[in-house]
Amino acid sequence: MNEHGHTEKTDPLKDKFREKALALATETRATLKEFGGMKVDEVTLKQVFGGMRGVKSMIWETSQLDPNDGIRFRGYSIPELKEKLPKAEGGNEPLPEGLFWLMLVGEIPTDDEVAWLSKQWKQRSNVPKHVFTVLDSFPVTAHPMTQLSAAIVAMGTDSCFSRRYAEGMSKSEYWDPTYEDTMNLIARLPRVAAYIYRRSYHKGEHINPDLSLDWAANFAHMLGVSENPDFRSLMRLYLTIHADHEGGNASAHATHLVGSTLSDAYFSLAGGMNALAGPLHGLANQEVIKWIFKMVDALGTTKPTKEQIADYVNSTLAAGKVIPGYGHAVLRQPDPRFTAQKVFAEEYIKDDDIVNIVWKIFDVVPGILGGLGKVKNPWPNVDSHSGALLVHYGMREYSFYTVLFGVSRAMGVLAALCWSRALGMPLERPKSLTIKWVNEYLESQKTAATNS
Ligand code: HAX
Repeated sequence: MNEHGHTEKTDPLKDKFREKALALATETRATLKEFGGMKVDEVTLKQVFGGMRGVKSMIWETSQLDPNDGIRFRGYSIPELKEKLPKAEGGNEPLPEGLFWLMLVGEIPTDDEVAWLSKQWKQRSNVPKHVFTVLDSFPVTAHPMTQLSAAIVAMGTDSCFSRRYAEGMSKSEYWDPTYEDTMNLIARLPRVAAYIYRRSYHKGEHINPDLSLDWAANFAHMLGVSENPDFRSLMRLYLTIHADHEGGNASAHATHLVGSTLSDAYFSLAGGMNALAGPLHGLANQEVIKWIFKMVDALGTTKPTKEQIADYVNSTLAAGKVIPGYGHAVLRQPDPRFTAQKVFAEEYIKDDDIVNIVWKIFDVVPGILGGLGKVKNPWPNVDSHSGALLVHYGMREYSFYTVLFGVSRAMGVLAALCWSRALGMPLERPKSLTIKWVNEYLESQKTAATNS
């Protein structure tokens, strides 16, 4: 075993990353030297007060979001990824390992490269004992995201970056231990997440990993939710499509912000997970199914009509609440991640009451939200569909859903952290204003306009 906790000396992914990162870092320095003063955006007062919507202010290499076309990972849409990324033998869904490779180095990997990465993550998957002790100290009723965040920080005792920094490493080397931490963290997260699931909902009856399986299938196996092989296929798709959504979303941005202080990958990812745990972001996936279960209870049927659903939606809005799973800060069309899950259900599930409700909600909600006149995107986002698929395979414990999202999201935000280190991204530090400053500025602009 080497100093990074894995056994192989050669690492083709790291070699590829080093080569690409050095080239892009050189190119970026030259671009900034020549064009550093060029304007790419202007900021309005509405954006200053409005959560910085749309302000172009960070670099994120792993994916980019278009309001209408949705997410593209290194230029590839989700349908393209489903076609091009390597699959498990006999499976139809992409392997998340392939997406991680693509996000990190910008190339669709071969089957052999994905097999290598799967093996790497198995070799690195051993979770330090004290992490389980930390988890066991929580009441089983603690929210799974609370447990996940704590476990990630606890795993940081193994941080290669922190150790190398303390020893005194050159800035040019920062990306290297960040890559090692990234690989170790992603390798270990499924075990940690499955441990949280089993201790919270299955009396602590844990299931040992099966190292013959790929990363997602092994996770599905350790969760112990279903023997149906389609659940493994769902996990492969689920963990692929939730991985990244460019850099400005709260979990990605939080990871980047924390990482910009040279906190290690563990602190950075925990920051991202803490952001994911909010109901306007990743927690929306549990809120959706909770809301659907309440609707079924209130209406007394698992086969509500569209009219009944519309009434329920209107009562939710009248109570001053949002419709979970609908709306987005950037998207202005149905989320392709919603569509990918719908396609999965059409292919694998076909007829299921909760899935049918999700589809009826899709027929009803955009019209109602659009009619309010203030909602910029009345369409479903990723979280509106995922719960129904999980319930179908027997995972009804919706408080756990955001952990699944988090395990996937780790791949995108950590691949991006490797790039931030390789490109020497500085401490993030935007300028804040007081409302007094804003009022004085507006006054001075008015005076200048009157005098001109
Ligand atoms: N139901 C009811 N009202 C909604 C709404 C929804 N689903 N989506 C937006 N609105 C309201 C907003 O609350 C806001 O109302 P006020 O002016 O009264 O405050 C108004 O419409 C304008 O909001 P917006 O500009 O369209 O949306 P934002 O960019 O401010 O917010 C959100 C985007 C995703 C937070 C928002 O659409 C929302 O709250 N959706 C429901 C929660 C949800 O599904 N979150 C998950 C989003 C995807 C994600 O991150 N997944 O992890």
